[in-house]
Amino acid sequence: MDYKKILTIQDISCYGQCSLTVALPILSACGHETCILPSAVLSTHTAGFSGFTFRDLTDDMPSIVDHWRKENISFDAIYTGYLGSIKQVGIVKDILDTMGKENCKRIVDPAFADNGKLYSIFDLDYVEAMKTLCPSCDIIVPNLTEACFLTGLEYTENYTEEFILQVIARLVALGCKSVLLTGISFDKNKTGVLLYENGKILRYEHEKIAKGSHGTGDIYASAFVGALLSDKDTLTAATIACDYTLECIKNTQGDDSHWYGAKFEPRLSYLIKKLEK
Ligand code: PXL
Repeated sequence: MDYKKILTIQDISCYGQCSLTVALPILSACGHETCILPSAVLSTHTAGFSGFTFRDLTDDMPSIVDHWRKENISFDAIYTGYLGSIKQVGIVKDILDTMGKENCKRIVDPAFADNGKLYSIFDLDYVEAMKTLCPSCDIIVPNLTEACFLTGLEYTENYTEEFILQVIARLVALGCKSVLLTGISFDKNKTGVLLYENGKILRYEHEKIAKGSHGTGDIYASAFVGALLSDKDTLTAATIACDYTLECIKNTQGDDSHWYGAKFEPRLSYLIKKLEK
């Protein structure tokens, strides 16, 4: 396997085990050089903490990227997550369009909503802006809430297979080439992912733990990118990321003091072993 150079663009939540504090260790553990472009710096994530600080780094981005261009820096993969402003989405689109090496894999995790609701700093104008990233990525990794906001369909937990196919069709109409929809299962006792790739639908389901953990979307997307860049095919990478995320949730279960994140670090060895197979 070649040594790969990944750029990930998402926030630094100083406390709370999400975004860059999850992506960096996971991608490094997968054996990849990981470069960062922080979108914002927050004291904590925004789900469950109140009074968090938020420094938007939009204005720093153009000069960072200009410097990289002068240094002829480019990437094998560009993976985006939680962004800081609508203006930033335009900057990120330009990075996706221009900073990749040949065959660069461009992965967008919309990271703006969950459980039927937008995260606190985002609004419908932000959702509109995020739609513009669809044609600029190779694969989008939304949860069902994000997919519904992007496609204008009403979010429901009681979905049918037909509804999910409609969600996928509308994402494709927005310009998405492949879709990895997370948190989907047609069996109430299970969860899983649904992959649309090359006109085919593939699925992976696994056991569902009643109480999930915060930050698992970021753990999932990071492990998926790490596995994909380790030359796994998309469904295998999606499956490995599911199994690893489940391990992290199990490792956190029963510790109510750890409500704000998942204890993913002690299970990195599990992820590494899966990649070696
Ligand atoms: O896990 C997604 C995420 C990332 N970054 C920040 C968040 C959240 C989810 O709430 O608040 C700052």
